[in-house]
Amino acid sequence: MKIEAITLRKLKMRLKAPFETSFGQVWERPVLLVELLADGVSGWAECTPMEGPFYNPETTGTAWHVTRDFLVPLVLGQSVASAAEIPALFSAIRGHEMARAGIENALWDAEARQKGIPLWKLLGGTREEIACGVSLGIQATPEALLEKVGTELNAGYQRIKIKIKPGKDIEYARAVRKAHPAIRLSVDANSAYTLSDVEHLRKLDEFGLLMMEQPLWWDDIHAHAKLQKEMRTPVCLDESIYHLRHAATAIELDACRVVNIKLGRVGGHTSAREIQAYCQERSVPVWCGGMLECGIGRAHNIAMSTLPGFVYPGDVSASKRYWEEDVIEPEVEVTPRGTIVVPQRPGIGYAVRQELIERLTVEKETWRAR
Ligand code: OSB
Ligand code: MG
Repeated sequence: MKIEAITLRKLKMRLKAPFETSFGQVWERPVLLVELLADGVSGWAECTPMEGPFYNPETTGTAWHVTRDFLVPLVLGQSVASAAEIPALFSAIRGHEMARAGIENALWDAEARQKGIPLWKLLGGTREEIACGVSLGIQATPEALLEKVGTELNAGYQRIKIKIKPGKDIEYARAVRKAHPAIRLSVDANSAYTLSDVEHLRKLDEFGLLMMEQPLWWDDIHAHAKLQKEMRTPVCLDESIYHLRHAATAIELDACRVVNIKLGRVGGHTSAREIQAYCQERSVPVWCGGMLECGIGRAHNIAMSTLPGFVYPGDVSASKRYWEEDVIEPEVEVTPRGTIVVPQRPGIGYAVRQELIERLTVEKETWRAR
């Protein structure tokens, strides 16, 4: 496949409601989309940084800069047999996983379309229906949270994850567990605690949580190993895992017993597949995390979630939970059993709504091979 052109665009999109984590509140969600033309076939992907460097070091601005000035020159005009060869072309680039994932994943879609098969089959997926969970932002009161939990359970979602931070943690988890003794429940702290909070975090052990996600520093695997020794609740790492070696380090140190895989954070489908295969061999469960994606990112998350190591429900939910109008057709829908039926059409399996995308675009740049 010859890479003939790459278009990067920024869409102005706004979530239906603000989403609050320990690092702040988002409502405006600038969405970056990559369209890549290979042998005359277009592939699409989403590049997933937040607007500012508060989840990971990347931003929409750094992704644009690195894509234009460093990644595009490495791949434009190049010929590859598979999208799996892209990481080798990017080997000189340090960090900027989300920027790299945008280009690599767009080529995965183009490759699957050229072969006339769904992306999930090209990746080696083995399930035709994936289990879904939701991530609920921090709410003003435990009562407000309970109401949201009720709505999502009624919709069928199989796992509830609540965001926590100091002062909005134990009582929130206690309220949800008391109202719903048997549900799969987890918490996500997005690095809001330190090792001096061990005694406090241990209080979560009584709620039988599926996991506690990224309680400590985003860049410190060793600290999580110290915490895991003191807690029964399995620690799950999100922010700390950028690639296979991080996952291997974390598992060898028993810093986590579950891994959250986000396609952008780990640099694309090739790296995500490596991490899931490694974890599967060691019986460490993985699941698909989300970055408040529009339908294009969601479609890639669905394809990835069909791989055999993805044993827990992911943060892969219906388009309508976040968007008035999504950029794919049909939108991502969740069945009353809390699953998504994986699409069978070639590529990401959803049609891209070009006209709507054009209308939402506020910045666009195209690079063509000569
Ligand atoms: O930690 O998983 C996270 C959103 C933005 C940044 C970090 C996280 C999240 C989510 C969103 O939890 C989950 C979703 O996309 O549904
Ligand atoms: Mg997380």
